[in-house]
Amino acid sequence: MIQLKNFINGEFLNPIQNQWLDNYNPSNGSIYGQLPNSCLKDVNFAYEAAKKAFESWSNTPIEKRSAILLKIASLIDDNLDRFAEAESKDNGKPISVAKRLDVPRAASNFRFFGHAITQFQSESHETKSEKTINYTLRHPLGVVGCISPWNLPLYLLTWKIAPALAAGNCVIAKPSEITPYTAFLLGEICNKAGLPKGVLNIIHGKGANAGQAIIEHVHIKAISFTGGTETGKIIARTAAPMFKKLSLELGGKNPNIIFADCDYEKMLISTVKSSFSNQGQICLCGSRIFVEASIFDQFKTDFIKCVSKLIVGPPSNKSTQIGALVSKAHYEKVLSFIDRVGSDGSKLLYGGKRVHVKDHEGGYYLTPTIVQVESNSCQLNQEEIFGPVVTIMPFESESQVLEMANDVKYGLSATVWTNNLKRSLFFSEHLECGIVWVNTWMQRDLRTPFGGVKSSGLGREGGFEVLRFFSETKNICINYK
Ligand code: TXE
Repeated sequence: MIQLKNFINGEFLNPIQNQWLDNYNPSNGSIYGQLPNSCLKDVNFAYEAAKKAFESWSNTPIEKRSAILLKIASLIDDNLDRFAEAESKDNGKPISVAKRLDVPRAASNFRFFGHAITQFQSESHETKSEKTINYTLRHPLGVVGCISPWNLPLYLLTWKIAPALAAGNCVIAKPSEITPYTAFLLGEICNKAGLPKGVLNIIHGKGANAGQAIIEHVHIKAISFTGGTETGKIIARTAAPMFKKLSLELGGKNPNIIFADCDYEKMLISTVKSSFSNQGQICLCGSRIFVEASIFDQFKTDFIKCVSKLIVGPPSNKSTQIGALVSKAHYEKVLSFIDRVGSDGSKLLYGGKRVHVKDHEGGYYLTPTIVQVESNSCQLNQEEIFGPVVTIMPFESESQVLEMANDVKYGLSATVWTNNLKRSLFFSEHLECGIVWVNTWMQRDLRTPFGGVKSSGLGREGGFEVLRFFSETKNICINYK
């Protein structure tokens, strides 16, 4: 049994009330360890450590902060296998995916913000006629909270921690209780890299206890959260009366719009990925596929053929492309959506079945699933399933597909496949979301703003946007007449 601990003030500690949660391996449904079920007392203890560390960390020269972040990045690289195995064990994703995507990206997050902070600027404005100079100071906020989900555990945790630390804040982080293992390993790495005690504190436990204690804490100045939209609402409700800064990256139900004039082969390969990568458990997955009517039948045949070749299997197998879903509860949630297929004119085209994997009988495996829907207003097109389930539907005109793409409460990302430049510009402007990909999917440049509109969230992560989020701005006006 692997027993994880909280990481507070540079030390690995048991939860104060000695309460523990079981940690499951979704590839076979077994319990393989325990994690702290932390409470308010643990959060308060971590806060005291973070508060104490703040004075020194916020005054540490930027070059030194940067060097520590770069060191953390290279130590993550050095421990690629260990991190990838832990991530896969917790989450059910193929180890190959964790090695190729999750862990390198966690290292990149630290590397990127280690460099970015050295280039972070503030503005000054001179008004000669009035003989004034305004200049802006950007100071770290103090102690901030970073709460992250289970789908890309280390990747998304570090996407928040790295900029918060780079900007000079001290952090209390809470990874998902479903996937805590890599966050635990990160503590060890931070000590090795020389991150001073108390600058980063990692508390494990349930959202309703440890998470809620972080968002309710009066002196925690900002919350950066990625997770479900319903949780986002609770966080917004709790934090607003305290005027905390909030960054919320929530759910998505992203359209993938395919025009007949696209580069067909490229689109097909990418659409398989945007539908089923990470078992469809990425907020950026293109879960609503709209195909121009003239190529709909051809697309349907080719898409089913490609998807039927995807290998579902244990995360440890090199050949596995679709691993296990993250938990029993989530597996059942996804299956409940599949049970509804047929009730509203929708038709199961492929998949939708539990997969029994030899020697992994208790695991949460599912065939990638394609459903043809009749209307964009059906539940399958309106609710976030967050699993290996996509819908497809034909469209006749630009105006019809634009209306359907936008007719959903979410607005995170969209993909458009076309070789018509005017059309791509038009759609990029009118799609209601924070990120548009044209003729590609999930190509990420960490300098760019990342986030959604409507029920997909509030604020932007990435680049200088997030460094501004993790800073307080003060303007000074000097009259030199
Ligand atoms: O996420 P939660 P869940 C979507 C997806 C999924 C649904 C629910 O549709 O099916 O959300 O997933 C912490 N105060 N996404 O329930 O609960 C929690 O402990 C403070 C999309 O697993 O939102 C965890 O650390 N914190 C998403 C984090 O919030 C609280 C990725 C996220 O968990 C809390 C994951 C509270 N009251 C799910 N309650 C994306 N946008 O990528 C929970 N938490």
